[in-house]
Amino acid sequence: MSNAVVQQPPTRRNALRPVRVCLLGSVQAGKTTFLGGLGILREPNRHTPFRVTPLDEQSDSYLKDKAGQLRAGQWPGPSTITELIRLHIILDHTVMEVMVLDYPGGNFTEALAALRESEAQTLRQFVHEAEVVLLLLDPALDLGVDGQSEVMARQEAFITTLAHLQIAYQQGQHAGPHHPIWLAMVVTKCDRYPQLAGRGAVRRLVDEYGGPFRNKLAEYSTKIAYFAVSAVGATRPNPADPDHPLPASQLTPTGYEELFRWIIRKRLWDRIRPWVKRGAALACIGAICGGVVGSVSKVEMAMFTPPVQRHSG
Ligand SMILES: Nc1nc2c(ncn2[C@@H]2O[C@H](COP(=O)(O)OP(=O)(O)OP(=O)(O)O)[C@@H](O)[C@H]2O)c(=O)[nH]1
Ligand SMILES: [Mg+2]
Repeated sequence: MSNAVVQQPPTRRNALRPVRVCLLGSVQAGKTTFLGGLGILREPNRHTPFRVTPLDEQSDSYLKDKAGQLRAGQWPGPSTITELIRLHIILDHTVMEVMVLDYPGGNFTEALAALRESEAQTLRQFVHEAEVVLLLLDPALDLGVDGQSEVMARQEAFITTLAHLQIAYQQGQHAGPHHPIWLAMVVTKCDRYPQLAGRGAVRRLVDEYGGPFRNKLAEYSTKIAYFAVSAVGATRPNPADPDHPLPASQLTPTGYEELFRWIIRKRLWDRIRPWVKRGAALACIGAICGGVVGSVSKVEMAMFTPPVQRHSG
């Protein structure tokens, strides 16, 4: 067994079960490279607050392989087999369990069917319990920023996938009220798009290019958040193919920390939400009672207070 595959000792708040994060994306959306970027961030010489731990041998070699390719200045290349990657990500003492189905072409549902039944069952169960779904979106292919024509078909595939997953929850043996999912629209390859810099830029891009798509996604989620990531941070020219630059020699994956911090805030919010609701309910009751008492006392006051004399002039 590789040294990298270690069971984490319990951290301060590890007694809680990890936040379950599911990652989806169409062909070429940048799924594999996104994970390669995580592999880069876990390198010991990086000033990052992340601890990324593969949960099995396969995930470990996957991560090393993809990070190694990026470090060698190459893209990982299209995925040719369906693989289930399982990671623990620890940030700010919070453990997140990330399960990703990395699949070649086709759609998520087909990829699910390509898995061994036990793996498919694991993934279905995981997706059922996932609190966070990250949708990786290529700005051009999925949002049409460069006027791509396949956009509609890809957006349709996303909606269909989410619908299938939701039907699967309801028909599965784990049927029951489903907890709210938080959905993040994660725009990849942001190093190529200067318009994605700055706060609120992704949301504006989605408003401009994918408003109706976002509104459809909103039917599956109580909350949608927007992020931009780049697995490499920058690229270098590719003399052999000028339209497809290669990963820069200095890799600086960007946007990951913000994304994973949002997930942590989500966990925190889920924990305090019941108390906030209870507090709000009590405050309402208090306000109503206070209002009734207040109006009674105003009436009583009016009865005992002599009328104010009007002074004119
Ligand atoms: N500039 C830039 N290009 C990227 C980045 N991530 C991915 N790409 C480009 O997008 C291509 C596809 O990325 P992949 O990670 O292979 O996408 P995928 O979703 O795994 O694709 P399939 O395995 O084919 O479904 C890469 O070959 C790169 O050309 C990034 O962060 N920056
Ligand atoms: Mg891939």
